[in-house]
Amino acid sequence: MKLHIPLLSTVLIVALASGSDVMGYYSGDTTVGTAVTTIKGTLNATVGPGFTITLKRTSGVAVTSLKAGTWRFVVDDKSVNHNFHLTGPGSVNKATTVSQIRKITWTVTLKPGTYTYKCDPHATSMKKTFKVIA
Ligand SMILES: [Cu+2]
Repeated sequence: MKLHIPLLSTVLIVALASGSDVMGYYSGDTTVGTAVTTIKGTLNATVGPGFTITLKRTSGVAVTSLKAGTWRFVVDDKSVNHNFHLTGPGSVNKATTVSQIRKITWTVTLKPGTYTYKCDPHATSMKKTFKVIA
């Protein structure tokens, strides 16, 4: 039980620093023995309805650099003409379906390197990257 107090403090500090709701961190934590996975934060991904694709922090600031670890991606695919497709290190390859309007949450573990998010049918113009640092 003594271990839980410092762990909880760390989670709270991370939650407050990122400005996200604290409850989300508790629901995202899984404890099995001594293994603890902490969700670093929530990111909002959107594509459509126009020719726009974005990835933002909950503060509204566009993501350009993230700390390595496990992040929650809330993906809002607002168009039947576009999709949101995330690829990068660690064999990350997650995508929504072009023909569907859908909101879905992904839990993704990011490793150091460069990740790309794009709309597959319009990958020339609707394509961005962000860096993940250790
Ligand atoms: Cu598109």
